[in-house]
Amino acid sequence: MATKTDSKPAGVAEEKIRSAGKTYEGLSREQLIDAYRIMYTSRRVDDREILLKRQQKIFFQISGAGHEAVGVAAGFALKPGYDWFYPYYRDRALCLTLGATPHEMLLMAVGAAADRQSGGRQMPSHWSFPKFNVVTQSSPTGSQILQAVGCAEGGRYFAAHPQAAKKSEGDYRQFKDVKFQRDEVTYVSLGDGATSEGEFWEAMNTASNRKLPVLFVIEDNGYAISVPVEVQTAGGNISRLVAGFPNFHFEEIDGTDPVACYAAFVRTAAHCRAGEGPGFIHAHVIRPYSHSLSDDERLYRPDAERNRDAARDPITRMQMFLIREGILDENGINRLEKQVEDDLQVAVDQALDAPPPTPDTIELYVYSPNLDPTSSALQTEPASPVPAADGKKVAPKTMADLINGTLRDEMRRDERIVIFGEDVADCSREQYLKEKLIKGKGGVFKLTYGLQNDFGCDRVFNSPLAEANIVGRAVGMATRGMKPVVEIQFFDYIWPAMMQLRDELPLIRWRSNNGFSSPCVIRVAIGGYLTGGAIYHSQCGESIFTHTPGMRVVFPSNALDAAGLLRTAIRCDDPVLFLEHKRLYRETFGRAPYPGTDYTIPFGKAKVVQAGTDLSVITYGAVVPRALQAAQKLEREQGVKVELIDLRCLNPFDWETIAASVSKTNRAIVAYEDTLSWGYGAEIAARIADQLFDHLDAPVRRVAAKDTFVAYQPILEDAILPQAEDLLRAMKELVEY
Ligand SMILES: Cc1ncc(C[n+]2csc(CCOP(=O)(O)OP(=O)(O)O)c2C)c(N)n1
Ligand SMILES: [Mg+2]
Repeated sequence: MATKTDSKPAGVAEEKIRSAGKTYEGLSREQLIDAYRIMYTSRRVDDREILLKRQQKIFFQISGAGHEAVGVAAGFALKPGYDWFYPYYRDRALCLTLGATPHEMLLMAVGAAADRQSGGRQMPSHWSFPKFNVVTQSSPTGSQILQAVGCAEGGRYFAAHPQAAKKSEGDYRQFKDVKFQRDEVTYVSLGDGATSEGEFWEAMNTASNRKLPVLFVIEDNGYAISVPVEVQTAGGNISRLVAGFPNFHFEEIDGTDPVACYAAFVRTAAHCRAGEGPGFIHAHVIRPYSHSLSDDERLYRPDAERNRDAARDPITRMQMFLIREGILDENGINRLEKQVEDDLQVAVDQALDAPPPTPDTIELYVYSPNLDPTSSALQTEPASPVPAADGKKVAPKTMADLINGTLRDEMRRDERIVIFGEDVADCSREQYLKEKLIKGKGGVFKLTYGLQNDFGCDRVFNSPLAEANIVGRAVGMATRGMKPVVEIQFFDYIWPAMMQLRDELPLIRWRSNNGFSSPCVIRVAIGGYLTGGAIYHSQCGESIFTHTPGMRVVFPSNALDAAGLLRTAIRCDDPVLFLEHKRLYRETFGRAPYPGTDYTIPFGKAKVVQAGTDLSVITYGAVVPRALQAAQKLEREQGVKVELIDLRCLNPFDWETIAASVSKTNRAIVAYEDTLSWGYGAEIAARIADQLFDHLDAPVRRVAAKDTFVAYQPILEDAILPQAEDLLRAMKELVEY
């Protein structure tokens, strides 16, 4: 192990006195004893958990064995509750160093009600300690990395805009304390295998480009379950591959040596704190206990290889180091270990006695317990438009205009809002704007036009062309209390962000037992009827997201609703997927004057577009104007009165309005633009059949797209997407049934 001594010869007594003050890369002898205590505790918690798993008293185990030295070193060099941490499941020793206790860890292993990390929802070793800024960890390898980048951006943003951190009543800010430090560091760790995830490279790219204080730690134990590092990483060494990223401080170290690791962390953290850029520590560690209790590494690693690893075990190496340096003798080590065992036994006994959570807690924290976006307090009237100076009536505005106006007014009201995404800025080369050489772009649909000009490039900026990058960073920023309102350019390209949208964003609050939340807004241009939009610019697919607990999903059909619902989305304490139909952006249908700076619409309240008595049509989005056209024609031709319901918000949705309507008309069509089978309307149809069966005089019909993608040629597109004629035909059939 690395030591720093002056090597003057000395007598025994003199040596004792001199070495008492000796430090090792700045670590005192007491700190080294402490380091060993934590490393040993970490290993023993693993051992006890393994035993408990074999006794079927806990349900899963994954160990931090072999990774203890690097974890303790990181914990010594960084500051809990000051710096931020996105650890990996092997970071038990890090968490213990930051202040977490074996008892808290064991409560998670047994899934106790008192498990503050997750309330019995997550497997053990999925760390979440709000008091230490250890942010809730999930199981997907690599999804933490972009969030760490966003977290670092959050700290930097609040340092530049400290007044934005102030508490404010009446929206999500009321429930979100912001803390930041000007020289804070965000730690993120991952395994050698996880460096193969695309999100790792996206995170490296942005951290480098923006010179962010992110400290990447690769805990390289040479394996990802059974796959060795040379299969994961070209050339077998991640340090060589990342060496070209600018602004980094790089270290490649023996991760089983806590003193060397500590020195590397101190140097790297200093680089990050000084604002020089990110850090990268590549620590070579070992994995003595197979991947998890579900894996037996003897199936793919011969004894000789495993024995080579065992010779580097950080626990035994540290023991020998302490003895060699005269810091502890064998008795001292035995006493320390005995104390750890005794304390651990108490923690195990307490955890085994801890009552489990009751089933009535399962729905707690799927959504914010503090702010109800369906509240009738959000029901407001549009402000009357200010007439033009010449007394002329104000021309109604498009959905695109009102979304742009709402974004502008909300940004003025709330300095925590930032907007980013592909092409959303007016112009990334700001000097062109300043010199008025260009007008600016502001989004491929111009929805964010002029916002960078008004609010500056700190608050409105382009992302790289990488959707996971957009959403992952937004999650990290929102965790810190910012309100990212990000844009996915086309729904068809949302899929690279799917890991973040499915496994992260909507789960942050629930899986952390309300320890963390990430209420951000994802605006997405969606839908077809574009005449030439074809396969990759026409997709819907909202049901994939309404099928995700924790995610609010909104889909307005007209300008006024878009403005009111977007404002609610921005002020909301939950993550919101805000779907904007491209075809409706500039449609004549549904234009409206700007409804004022405080116009909100509650979520989950449908709008009855026209009242009727003979048939209920339940729809949303671009099918609304088509259904209206069909309904008006049917009334003209046959006097049939259709009640047309625009859901506006898909999760939550307005069951009361649907039920009242169908109970009255006794006939229902559910219409949607997405493919028919398994679509959003299938759920509504099933509920009507289930709960309103006694009211029905006819089967529940669905009208939707054919079960194919949308084609380019307009003749094909028309045949694929539901048209007014299709709706008319279904309406006629159903009233005659
Ligand atoms: C996205 C994703 N794919 C697959 C898995 C299953 N899985 C869990 S851990 C793991 C290997 C991780 O290896 P590495 O990153 O080297 O970390 P180590 O376990 O070696 O510390 C895999 C494949 C997962 N959790 N997430
Ligand atoms: Mg590994």
